[in-house]
Amino acid sequence: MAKINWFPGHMAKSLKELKKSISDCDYVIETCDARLPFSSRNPQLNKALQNKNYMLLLTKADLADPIQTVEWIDFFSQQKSDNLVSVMAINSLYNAEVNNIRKRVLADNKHIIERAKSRGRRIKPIRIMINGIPNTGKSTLINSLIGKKSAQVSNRPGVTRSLNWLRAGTEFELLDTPGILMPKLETVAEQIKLSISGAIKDDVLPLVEVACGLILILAQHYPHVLLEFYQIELNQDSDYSNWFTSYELLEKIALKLNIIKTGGVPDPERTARRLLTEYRQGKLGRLSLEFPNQTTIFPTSL
Ligand SMILES: Nc1nc2c(ncn2[C@@H]2O[C@H](COP(=O)(O)OP(=O)(O)O)[C@@H](O)[C@H]2O)c(=O)[nH]1
Ligand SMILES: [Mg+2]
Repeated sequence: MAKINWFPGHMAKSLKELKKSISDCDYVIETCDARLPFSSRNPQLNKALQNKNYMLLLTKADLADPIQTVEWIDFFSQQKSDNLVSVMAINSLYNAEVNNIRKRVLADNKHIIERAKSRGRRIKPIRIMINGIPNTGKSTLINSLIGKKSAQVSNRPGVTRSLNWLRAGTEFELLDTPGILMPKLETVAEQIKLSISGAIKDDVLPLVEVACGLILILAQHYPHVLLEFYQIELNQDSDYSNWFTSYELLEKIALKLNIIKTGGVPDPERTARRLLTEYRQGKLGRLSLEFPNQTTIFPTSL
């Protein structure tokens, strides 16, 4: 298995910072990627929230398979607990959807506003911590909520570092994740899916393997995409759950796209990059990488 070192020391530090600032918050929005809502969450986060009410927000829903997103919302809604109060999906780049989030946060915190009113106190902004692993759209969401570019947005994982509260109208104050919260990376499937989505930098895992992981998911869940975009017809009898068949498909795609090296042989690196770019830009359609009610068979080692 490829060695990924997330520095447990950093993780411990992040969780410590998180625990320190959680008492200042009324509410938490946990972001995860709608295309892989399971692997893009950090299981430690919930424990650190100390019973604060929180929303699980599936971001980048515009890139995910809408049918799967509905199923994921059902799946997590069934797990609702005292503190998981809302489960929603969003395209943060679209204002109308951000407004729905605003309304839901207000509804979830009505008790705070009403308590202040009933005691004749000034209504203070609701203090929200936005939390989630890198690249799940925290800064983008914050920018959309405050309506101007204040939070730093980047598609490089792990760019948000400093801790500062931002005002979003009179209603909210927002805090970007204190520290960097890494995803859990226990299995090859998790590592590959996080790499496909862009949550793990491209230089961490071998790009060809990452692309083969995408092909494996497409072959098992979206074979029509391989046919439609790359004219690859799958063989009913073949086993599409291993690196070997995925790599064969990658080579076929290379030949169809004429991505070849001198001598006419397929160029796997360039083909991998092309495939991943097209997937990440949504050019292959709205495709999820994880399915609440379907299994994907993945190799157990790289
Ligand atoms: N398509 C799409 N892209 C998004 C969405 N939210 C964020 N992004 C993109 O995802 C990348 C990471 O976003 P960012 O807000 O920096 O993530 P953070 O690391 O959690 O703060 C950026 O390139 C954003 O433009 C969304 O809802 N839809
Ligand atoms: Mg950020």
